Amino acid sequence: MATENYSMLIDGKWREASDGATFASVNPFDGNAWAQVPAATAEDVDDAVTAARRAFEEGPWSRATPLQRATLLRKFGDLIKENADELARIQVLENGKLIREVAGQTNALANHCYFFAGVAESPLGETLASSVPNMQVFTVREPIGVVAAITPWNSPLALLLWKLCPALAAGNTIVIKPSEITPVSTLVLARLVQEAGFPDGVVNVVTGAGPTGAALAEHRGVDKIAFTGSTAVGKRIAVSAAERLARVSLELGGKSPNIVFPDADLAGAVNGVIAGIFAATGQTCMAGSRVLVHDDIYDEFTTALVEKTVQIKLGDPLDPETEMGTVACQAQYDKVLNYIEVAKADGARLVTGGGRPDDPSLSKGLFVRPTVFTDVTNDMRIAREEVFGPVAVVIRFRDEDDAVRIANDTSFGLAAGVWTRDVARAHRMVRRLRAGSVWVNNYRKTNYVAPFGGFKESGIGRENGFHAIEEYTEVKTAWIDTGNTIT
Ligand code: TXE
Repeated sequence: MATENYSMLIDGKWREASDGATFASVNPFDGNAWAQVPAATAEDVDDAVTAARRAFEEGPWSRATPLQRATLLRKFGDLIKENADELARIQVLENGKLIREVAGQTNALANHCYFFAGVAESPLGETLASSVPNMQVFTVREPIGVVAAITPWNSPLALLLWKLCPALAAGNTIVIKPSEITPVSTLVLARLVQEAGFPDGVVNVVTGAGPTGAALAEHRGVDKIAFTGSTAVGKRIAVSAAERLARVSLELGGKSPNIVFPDADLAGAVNGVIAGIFAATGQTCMAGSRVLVHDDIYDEFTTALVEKTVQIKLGDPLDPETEMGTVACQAQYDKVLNYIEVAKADGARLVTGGGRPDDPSLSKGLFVRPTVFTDVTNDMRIAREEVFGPVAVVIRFRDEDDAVRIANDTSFGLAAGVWTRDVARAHRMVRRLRAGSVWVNNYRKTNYVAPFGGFKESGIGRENGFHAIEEYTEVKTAWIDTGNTIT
């Protein structure tokens, strides 16, 4: 298979790295290095930030009317729809996620563009009833300036659009640094940015590994950093941003509880637990990786969970029949296998999975069998640290208070699931769980209208919905002495 070559987008031009260096994107299903992309230098990052700064300061973009911004966002959405199949296929080649999941997710990204086109045209200020005589007091929301979007590999385009759409709707300019594992999909998306007609310098993409991200995050020309990735890197970004008080939004890891009460529809709960942890091969920040099961149904539920788990069909992620794909890259694969050993050493009981599948047709791929551990206690490392792989741990609880205590006993707070038929309990649990999203009798749902983000070490800020626009705007208060008494 021939290698495909891609360039970066800086100030409306397609460019190589200033020193000509490149790196490969490797397909985790067959190990093929199918694409080469530029490894941006600090000089390239500086060029991209300078272009974004100029486009912001001089540009037409920050002064464009809401209708102009909305029109381009709608056109961009239309182009994403037209090219959704190709954008989905590339993401599968990059990270081994299932085409049947990525196809729908990519097509739906157009709706993000349409929603934020509407937000660009919505009233975002307020008229205030101040107690000071003669004053007309009102607020306006203005763009922050140059945004750096640093994105991960698990849902490269969705997690980018969550940042790009509100940033553009508010009138910011942006420099994007996609993950080194999945750079190509973002570069192909950038072609659509060009085709839609965004002015030069409004959207720039630099490709490279962690040091490229660090050069971008630490650049003094960047006013706001929007990051999705590991908690460790997120904390580092927050520290460096604090030195110049750059704005930061962080969407980080999780160890989310998925809690099954005895009054739940057990078949539905088993399916929800399976989807919660094994979708995307467990590589989602919101994975329901701690399965909390009530004492009374523990054995029945665990048996049903394992029966379903062993039936999950591993295979080519581009085959629509496949139910679970690969882990995205070698480093992540090694991390998952290491955690399986840690869990065993800590006394968790491995009931299914635990390593590579035997099937020789899968031998080239980074496959890990869907894995379930029981007899897990919440103090074990496997219950406290994010694995980001297809590993469910089942923890027993006695009653509702016990479930809440265990669920909240974590440094994370991204999401939680609750399975119950008791409406009163459902409402109580929503209030008692310390997490940014709580799903009752469903799991892993997101939508462009619904704010998403974390409590505690799962992050800062919210993406999606009207809340997202707050992350990309400054509030300005105007005081106008009218010379008249206004009541
Ligand atoms: O993350 P990194 P990795 C978690 C998950 C996973 C672990 C490691 O547990 O196993 O993180 O994954 C860029 N300054 N999540 O190594 O390193 C990097 O190039 C600025 C959860 O991929 O955080 C990439 O673009 N940027 C998660 C992005 O940060 C830096 C999604 C994320 O990479 C940088 C992914 C630096 N010093 C991983 N170092 C989620 N919340 O969904 C790296 N980067």
